[in-house]
Amino acid sequence: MSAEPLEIHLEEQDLDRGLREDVRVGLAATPKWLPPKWFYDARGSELFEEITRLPEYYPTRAERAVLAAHADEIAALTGAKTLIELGSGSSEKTRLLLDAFTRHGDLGSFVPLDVSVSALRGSTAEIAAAYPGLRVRGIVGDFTRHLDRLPTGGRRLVLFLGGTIGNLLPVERAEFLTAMRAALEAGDWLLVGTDLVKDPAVLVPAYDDAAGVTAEFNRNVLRVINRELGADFDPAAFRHVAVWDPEHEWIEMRLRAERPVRVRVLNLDVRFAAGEDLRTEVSAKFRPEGIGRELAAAGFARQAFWTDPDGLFGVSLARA
Ligand code: AVJ
Repeated sequence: MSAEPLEIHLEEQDLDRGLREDVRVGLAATPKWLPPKWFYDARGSELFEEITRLPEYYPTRAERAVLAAHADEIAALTGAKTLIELGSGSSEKTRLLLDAFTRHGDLGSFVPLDVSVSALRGSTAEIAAAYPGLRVRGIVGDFTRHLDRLPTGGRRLVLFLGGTIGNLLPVERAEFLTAMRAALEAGDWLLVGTDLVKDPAVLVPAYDDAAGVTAEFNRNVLRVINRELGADFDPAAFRHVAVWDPEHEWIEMRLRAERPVRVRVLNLDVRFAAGEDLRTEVSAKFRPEGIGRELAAAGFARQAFWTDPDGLFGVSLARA
């Protein structure tokens, strides 16, 4: 397969600076935290793909069911010329839309954006091979920072799938949606996937699977910090924890120190008491009207909201 052009906006040194900054701030804070984007090195991206196939992890299958049922409608309604995907990962579900656009419209280009170079290399090569005639241009970037670098002109449809919007905190989410609206022209479209509030007995196992894949994915962030910043985290000293926060309606993933832990990272001497948590991810769950309100507050008009037959996952189609 030929290598598709990757536009590198997030230079390696830029990425490195971001990680340093997040580690400095997050590990000095009380409680300690790290943003979830640092999970996704090559190994982390692979582990995430494995998560999407776990019996407990329903969001990927549920969202795929929504896209399979409504892809033709989305292609017809939007008439997009350019399809942009934020946090694209493997772009596996995106093929349902690309197939629909092949049947209907005259989509000219596909522009996936992701922080993971490895995921992007794989997805751009595979999609370019599968859809001859489609221009494919991957952008290595951070969707909270690089929305001004998206292609302009022609009717655009931006995909933000997988419930990744739930990994932003409420304030960050509002900022993101406002910046997204500012980056679009009136008449462009946004398709956003949101996992829905449901019984914690279903939610929690999705983030704490029996095979322990999510636990490995969670601990992977420590390996990333060890490798990139020369830290000396012992991943085995941390236990994976997934908790449902009923007040905020989000799942938190944490790494809990099983004994007192001391870590040297950058010029910091970081200490964990036995039982102390490091928060590594928030995954917010939504109510149908809530995400509609958030879209409206940012200047989007929701034109459609679909769920899978079991009502697990919601997809909103909104117009700028
Ligand atoms: C990146 C939003 C799809 O929050 O469900 C999966 C990441 N974390 N298992 C999510 C994740 C733990 C995931 N998304």
